[in-house]
Amino acid sequence: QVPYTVSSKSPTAVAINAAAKTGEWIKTRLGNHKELNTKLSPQDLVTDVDKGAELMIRKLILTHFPDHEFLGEEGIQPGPEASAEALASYEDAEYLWIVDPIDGTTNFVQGFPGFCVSIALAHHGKVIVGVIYDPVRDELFVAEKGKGAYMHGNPTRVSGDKDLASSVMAIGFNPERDFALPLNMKGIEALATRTRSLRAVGSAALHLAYVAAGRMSGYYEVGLNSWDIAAGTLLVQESGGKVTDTKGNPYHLGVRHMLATNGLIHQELQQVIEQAGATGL
Ligand code: 2AM
Ligand code: CA
Ligand code: CA
Ligand code: CA
Repeated sequence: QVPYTVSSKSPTAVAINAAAKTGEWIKTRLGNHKELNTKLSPQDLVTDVDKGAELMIRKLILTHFPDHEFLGEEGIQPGPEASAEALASYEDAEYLWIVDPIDGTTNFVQGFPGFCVSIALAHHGKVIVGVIYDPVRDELFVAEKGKGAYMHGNPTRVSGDKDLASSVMAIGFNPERDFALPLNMKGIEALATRTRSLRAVGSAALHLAYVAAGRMSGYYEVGLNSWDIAAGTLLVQESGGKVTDTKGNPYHLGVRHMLATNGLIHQELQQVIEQAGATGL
């Protein structure tokens, strides 16, 4: 059982405490962020709360693990090139924390539920801890490599849906208009007629947590970043599901175009995305 606030100094305990504490603070700032800026496009938002939350998490983690590396969304320049460069610069890191302080900033800004803190720890490039905390719904998801995944201490398990026709799937409207959005629209069009229904919560990390918890059976999106999905992929895997790139190759930290499923619908999903010309690869 994973307790809520943990006194141990294990990386998992430190990640849980950082996510819970920062999430609570983010919730107190809901509806009263001070700065609202755009990054590369008018759809790409950032607030003082995103930046403050990242600094808080960084401090809470590095106090315990001063020799670990830290990659956070708000600590680097926006855009896929800068993300890839940052990730490559940590290639040789023994321990690397990968953090999205608010995944779902648009929802946060609108006062709409559907945002979370996402914290992952990678050891030599493999994710070993994943923590996702949704402060509005007070849902805490925790995964440890080889030890399972939990929501508030209860094991999570992917759904048993055997085909797309009986599956509710997550999709995303990635705001990057030149490359990602047209591909996602193609994939969404193909999936809309083949699935039971589609949902776009607006947070990649929550989509993965929901696949892990069996609330949805799969997730497809092109144009993601390591901090959106690192924690969530471990949740899905440790809940019995499967995560690959859109071609079906195994997940690694550099994957930006992803499929995450209960395992049972993975091949069917991959074929539909492939046939739709929506892999981005
Ligand atoms: P964010 O809220 O941390 O920015 C919504 O479809 C998902 O897309 C969220 O996980 C959101 O993360 C992410 N997102 C927002 N802007 C993006 C961008 N310019 N490129 C890639 N992903 C983005
Ligand atoms: Ca962002
Ligand atoms: Ca994000
Ligand atoms: Ca973010």
